[in-house]
Amino acid sequence: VEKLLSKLICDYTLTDSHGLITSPNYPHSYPSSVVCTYKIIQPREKVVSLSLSHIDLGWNDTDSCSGRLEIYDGDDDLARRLDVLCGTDYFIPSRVINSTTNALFLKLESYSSIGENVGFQALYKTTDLKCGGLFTERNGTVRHPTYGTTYRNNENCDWVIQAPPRHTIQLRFTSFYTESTHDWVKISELHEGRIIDLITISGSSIPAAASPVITKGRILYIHFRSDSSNVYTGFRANYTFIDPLELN
Ligand SMILES: [Ca+2]
Repeated sequence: VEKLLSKLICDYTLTDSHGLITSPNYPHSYPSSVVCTYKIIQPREKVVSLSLSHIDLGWNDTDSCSGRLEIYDGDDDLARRLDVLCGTDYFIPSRVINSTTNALFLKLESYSSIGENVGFQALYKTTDLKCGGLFTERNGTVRHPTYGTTYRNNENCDWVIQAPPRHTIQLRFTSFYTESTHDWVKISELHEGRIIDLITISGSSIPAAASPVITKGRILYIHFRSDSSNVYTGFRANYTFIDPLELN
């Protein structure tokens, strides 16, 4: 006889500038078979920081976690995973968890009967993003915030371009001028769960203009770094998603 398992599924989208997130029924025991997601989505010029105030996800008979809370740096669980939490307060990271861009995704899952465990409580807030951002539109332009004049000293920016599942991304620079060696752009991608560096560019040529960067996966990272002196006009790049079905 097949045992029927009823699973509580809940999905929240949080757009307020700050708020409290808890497991279902908190501070009472949370359901024993649950999948809940919490998508914190904010305006593009914001980033999200999350501080966990209580974790109580319990243990099962075999000394492993019977529930877990995963935290992703993006708006779904295909983004880069920042943390996996289980057990009790002891396992709360001492640091605050910060998103790279304007979205953070939490996934709470429990697998078995867990008794009196109450789940978790966390507080999130948003702060201004100085540069960088998350791009999910089909195509767009990435450039440093002061493009048109020069970039600034000591910039440290991250952009994430995230295509739908099964898509890839093409990125092409239309302008590029940084201080050679000292100020640079690194392009990497998330592919099969790992971050792979594709190219690091610095100097005055438009790099790879004839052959744009094309990813294998659906998430592309652009990291820009400048040192403490000498600024130039910086960069601009256009991207577009590639739908594999349209190639056939
Ligand atoms: Ca410089």
